[in-house]
Amino acid sequence: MAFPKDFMWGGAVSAGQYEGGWQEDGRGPCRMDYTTGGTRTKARYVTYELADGTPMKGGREDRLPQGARWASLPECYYPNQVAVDGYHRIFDDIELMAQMGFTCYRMSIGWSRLFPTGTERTPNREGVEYYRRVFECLRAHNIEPVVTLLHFDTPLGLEESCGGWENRELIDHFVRFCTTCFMEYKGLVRYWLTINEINNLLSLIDFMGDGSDTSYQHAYQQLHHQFVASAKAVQVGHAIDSANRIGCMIASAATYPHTCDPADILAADHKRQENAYYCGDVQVFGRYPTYARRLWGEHDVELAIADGDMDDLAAGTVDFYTFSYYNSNVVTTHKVTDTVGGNFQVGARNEYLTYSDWGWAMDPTGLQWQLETLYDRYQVPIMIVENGLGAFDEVVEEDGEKRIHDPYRIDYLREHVQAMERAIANGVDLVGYTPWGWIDLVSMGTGEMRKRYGFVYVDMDDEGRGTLDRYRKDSFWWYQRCITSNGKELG
Ligand code: P53
Repeated sequence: MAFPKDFMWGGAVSAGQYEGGWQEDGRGPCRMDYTTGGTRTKARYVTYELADGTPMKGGREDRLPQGARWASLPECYYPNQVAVDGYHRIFDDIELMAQMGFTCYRMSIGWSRLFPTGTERTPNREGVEYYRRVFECLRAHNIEPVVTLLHFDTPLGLEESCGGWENRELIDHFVRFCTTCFMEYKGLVRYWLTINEINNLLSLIDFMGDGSDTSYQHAYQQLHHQFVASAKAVQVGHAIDSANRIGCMIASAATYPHTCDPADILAADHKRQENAYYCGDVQVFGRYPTYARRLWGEHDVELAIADGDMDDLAAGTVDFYTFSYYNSNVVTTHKVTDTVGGNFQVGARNEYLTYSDWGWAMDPTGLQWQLETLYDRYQVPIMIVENGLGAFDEVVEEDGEKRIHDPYRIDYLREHVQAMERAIANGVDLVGYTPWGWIDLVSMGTGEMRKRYGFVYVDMDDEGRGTLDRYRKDSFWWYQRCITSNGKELG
C-alpha cells in the first residue's frame, strides 16, 4: 500500500566506476584513470612522471608539479581503467536489469567521452552515439534512464588547461557539455541530476583535507562555480525541453549529537548545515542560506561572486531532490575514546548501531529521519539514488552453478526499504529508489572490487584478474520479488 503505483525501482552506477574502456572511441582521461587501488586503511594515490621521466606518486587530490605529466606506472594497478567493462557489456547488463524488473536506471554520462579534453567546441560523435544506443536500449526495455551529468569525472584536460573548478571557465565548459546532452537526448532522457554528491567538496575536508582555511576557501569557491554551473544547466535543460525534470544530488549521511548536552545539539546542527543543507538550500531555494555567513566567517572565506551569479542561482532551482544514504555519524564537543575510523567514517562510535566490514554505521532509522526532515524542509519530490551495503562476498559452487549467498545484503536492503515505507506512510513524496552498485563495481573510496554492493557479482579481483563474467546473487532474486510486488514482498 505504501509505495505509489508508479514508484521507480532501479539501480545505480557511475561511468567511471562501471565502464572502463578508458581510451576507447576517442574518450579523454580523467583523474580517476590515474588513481591506484587502495584498501580500507591504505589510501589510493595518483601517479605521474616528472619532466625528466622520474616516476612519482602523489595524494589523490594533488596538483602535478610544473612540467610533469600523468602516467600509469607498470608496478601499479588502476582499477578504473577497466572497471567492470560496462562500456562493452552494457547491453547484456540491461537484460539483467530487465529480468529484475527495473523501471529506471541511474547512470552517468562520461563527460570526457563527449568532450575528450573538455574544451572542444563540438562533441566527439562516437561518444554521443554510444550513449544514444544505451538510452534507446533502456527505452526498448521500458527502463527510464536517470542520468547524472557529472559523477566525479571532470576531464583531466580541464584541470590542465584551467586548473579545474577553481576557475570560473569551468562553468561554460560544463554548460556546453550539458546543452549537448539535453539536445542530443531530447525525448530519450527526462530525468537528470546535475552534479553527484556536490557537497563532498566540503564534507570530505573532514576525511581527506587538512582542515586549513585555505582548503575551505578552495572548497567554497569551487562549490560556488558548481552551483552556478548547475543552475545554468537547469535553465538550459528546461528551455530545451519543458518535460525535463532536473535534480540535485547530495550525500546525506545522517548527523547525530552524541549527548543531550546543548553544545552537542548545536554542534551536530552546525555540522549538518555545513555538510548537507548548505548545498541543498542553494540548489532547491536558489539562494545562499542565512548561516552561510557564519560558515564562511569560520574560515575567513572570501567568495568571489560575479554579476549575475545570484540571478542564475535563483532562476535555476531544481525540480526534485535526490540523495545518497549509506550511514550515519555522531558529533560531539566532548572527548571520546570509543571512536570509529577509516574510509570516510570518523568520530564517536554509536553504541546503538552495528558497523559494516568497512566501518560504516548501518542505520535504517536514519534513512527515515533523513526522508522526513529533508521532505519537510524542501517540499519537492525526493529520490534515493544511492544506498546499499559494501561487503565481502564468497562464491560457492553448488550443483555445478556458481552461487553467492548474501543474506547480510538482503537484510540491509530490506530494513532500508521498510524505512522508506514508513516515511511514505508519514507523507514523504518519495518517487524512486536506485540502490548503489546494483552490479559490483570499483569502490570510489578505496578503489577495491572486493567491497561489493551488487545484486550481480562480477568476477574481477583487486589486481585486475578475473573473467568479468556476471553471476546473480541471492539478493538478485530478493530484489526481483521486491520490485514485482511493489515493495510488499520483502521476506
Ligand atoms: P564507496 C564517500 C566518498 C566518496 C564518494 O562509496 C562517496 C562517499 C560515500 O558517501 O559516495 C558515493 O565506493 C558515490 C559513489 C560511491 C559510493 O558512494 O567508497 O557517489 O561514487 O561509489 C559508495 O564504497
